[in-house]
Amino acid sequence: MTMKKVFERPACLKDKPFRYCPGCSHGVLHRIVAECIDKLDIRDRTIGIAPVGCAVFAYDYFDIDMVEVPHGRPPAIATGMKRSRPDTIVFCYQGDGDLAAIGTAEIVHAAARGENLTVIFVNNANYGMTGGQMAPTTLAGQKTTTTPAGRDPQLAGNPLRVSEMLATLEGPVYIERVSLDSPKNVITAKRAIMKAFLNQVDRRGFSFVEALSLCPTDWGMTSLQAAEWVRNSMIKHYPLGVYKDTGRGSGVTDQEDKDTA
Ligand SMILES: Cc1ncc(C[n+]2csc(CCOP(=O)(O)OP(=O)(O)O)c2C)c(N)n1
Ligand code: SF4
Repeated sequence: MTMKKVFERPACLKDKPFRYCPGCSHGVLHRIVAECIDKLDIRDRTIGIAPVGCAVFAYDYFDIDMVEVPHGRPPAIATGMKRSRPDTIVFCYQGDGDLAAIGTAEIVHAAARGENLTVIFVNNANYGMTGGQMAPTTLAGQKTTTTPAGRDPQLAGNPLRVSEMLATLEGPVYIERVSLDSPKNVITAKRAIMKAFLNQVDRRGFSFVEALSLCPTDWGMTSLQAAEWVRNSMIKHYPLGVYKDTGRGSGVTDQEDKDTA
């Protein structure tokens, strides 16, 4: 009997095991990003920017051109790369420490300028790599290693809602918040990431997908408890949905552009 292959590794992921903790969302997110790049057939002209954070080794997993940049700076570096080589597809993959703390200025200004980029924002409500410290996205009352009694907004401020904040700017064309807590939500997340890449291929401008992500290790939970916590606590503060969508542009792709040139 011949066996039919029904599930395989995306071509643009290397044949390497992820070194993420069990139940971590980074692996799932890498996979759906890779599937979108394969599907759009843009692998040979895509450049990914690996963050400083647990996904620092993203360049070791994606079989595409990747660069590693200083903490928080992906949107600035991406701007330079994309402007000098507009035919490339550039995506930033950033955690909440990277994007919403040290890199707040870079993301706000890249969005305000409407750079033709795809940004994937991994919101796991803490600094994962360095041991679970409070991030700007940590919920009020959430215990972290730097807020052992729970985040006190009087003392440590209120959590930033980055998607809502960026949606007030004129620059972005598409902003959506998704969650990686369930298979159904992962499918929705993939659709959003696909759209964020397609917008760039169509030269439409700045697209941003925030993914609520599980960090069971630093939350001190099992994977199932972590998924429950995303559903019962994170989504309440960070509602899922489309925050901005200016609709499709011309629909002219780079290739069609070249064909008609
Ligand atoms: C300029 C600079 N400041 C601080 C650090 C230390 N550092 C490394 S990773 C990190 C936070 C990572 O958290 P996040 O971006 O949320 O990603 P995660 O690990 O949760 O995926 C920090 C503060 C650094 N590497 N470089
Ligand atoms: S510490 Fe958290 S974000 Fe980092 S690999 Fe482990 S589960 Fe994932």
